[in-house]
Amino acid sequence: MRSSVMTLTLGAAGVVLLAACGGSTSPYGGGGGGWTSTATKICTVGGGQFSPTSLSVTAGTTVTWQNGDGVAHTVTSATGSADTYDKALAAGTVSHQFMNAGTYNFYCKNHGVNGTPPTGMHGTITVTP
Ligand SMILES: [Cu+2]
Repeated sequence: MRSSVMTLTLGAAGVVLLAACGGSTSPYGGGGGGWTSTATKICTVGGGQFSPTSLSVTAGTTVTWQNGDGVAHTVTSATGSADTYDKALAAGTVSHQFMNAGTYNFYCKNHGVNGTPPTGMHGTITVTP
């Protein structure tokens, strides 16, 4: 009995997380469905992907990554990126402020591979002056 109740609770939590960060069927918000991505927010979606995979912001902007699929991810700067950061994204959100113009590749250490550019679960922030 106890184990079935726990399963139900975990399932409900997963649905809430998905609703909070949109579904993989409409990653860019065109079809609605609760997607809350903004011009400065990237979500993780099912299948080990960031969405959107690229974002363009102006210098000084703080970019936020939100865990939308309930899977443990990281947001990690790739080799060659001007900024160095490594943030665990098991749940909730993490943020990083990009102060200087340039191209910043990042990846997930759990589902991507570091490189220039990285592969697998990765993305790019383009910062303009
Ligand atoms: Cu990941």
